[in-house]
Amino acid sequence: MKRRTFLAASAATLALVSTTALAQAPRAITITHSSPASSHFGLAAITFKEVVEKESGGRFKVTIQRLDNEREALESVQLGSQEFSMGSTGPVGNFVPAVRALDVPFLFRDYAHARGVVDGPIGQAMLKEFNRRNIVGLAFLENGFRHLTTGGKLVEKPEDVKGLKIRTMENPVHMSAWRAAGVLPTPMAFSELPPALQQGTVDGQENPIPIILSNNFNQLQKYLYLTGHVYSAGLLAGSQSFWSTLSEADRVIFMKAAKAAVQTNRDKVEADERDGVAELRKRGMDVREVANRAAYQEAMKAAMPDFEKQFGADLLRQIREWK
Ligand code: EAX
Repeated sequence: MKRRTFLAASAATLALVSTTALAQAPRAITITHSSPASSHFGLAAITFKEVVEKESGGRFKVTIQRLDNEREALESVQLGSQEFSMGSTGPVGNFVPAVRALDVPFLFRDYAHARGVVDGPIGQAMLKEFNRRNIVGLAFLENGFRHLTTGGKLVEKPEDVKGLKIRTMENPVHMSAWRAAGVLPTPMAFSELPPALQQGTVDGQENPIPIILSNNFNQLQKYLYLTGHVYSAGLLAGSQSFWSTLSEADRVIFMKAAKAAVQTNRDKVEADERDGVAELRKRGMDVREVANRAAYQEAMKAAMPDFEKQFGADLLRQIREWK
């Protein structure tokens, strides 16, 4: 081949390669979640990524990032600077107040009850509300039933929590329930919790087994009390501005990925519920069964009339009586 022909041929090949590359350049999207990659949120994010990338034939490339400030994550989704987020419902009520009804303590009997409600008409209506906030509520995830933990101070009965400083989520429902029990609720983002426990700024905190386990709170807290005082849902949120650029077929792919992520999330919550307490004991945590959970319910009761006013006694009854 003459030199000039060779150059022309190479240029043509290069041009071809780069247009093909351009046509196939995957669209980069980001999903954030709180807690480590091995947690019920982290694993769910991996499933989400796998399904999106596979089903789209690689047209989307999903980057997973950990972001423990869940309010910031939701704000970024709302602004469109990140495409998806996964987290607890802690800060979600700031965007859609109606979702706070799910945070009312002692509302759900067990996981089947909670899942039935969030997957059913009540939960689905809540998800639709996000559209008005520039957020797509793709699905309810699950964080788990929350339990109290403390550092040095031993809590043997609900009266013992009186005067304790307990970190709560930045969620007014959680705060008023604990205030009713005589606690000094100290709200902060999840990202601020480990240093607060380390420095003893608070006497304790409350979170589900999957969170305590994956974040090694056994290293920061001595006691775990199985209070199960409230079911903590999670949310898989998408950015409306991103969503509006998707074809109907691609939306189906993302919804499929969301469903699969929910399954992974629930499977991991179940595994943690099954093995977590034994594992935490093995790590040295003093885990206390709570024989009289009703006493905690009683202690938080003074907050109920206000919850009924906020969310409607009817709705709370419907949720409670779901079968
Ligand atoms: O999403 O803030 C909390 O305590 C949440 O349960 C945690 O971030 C998991």
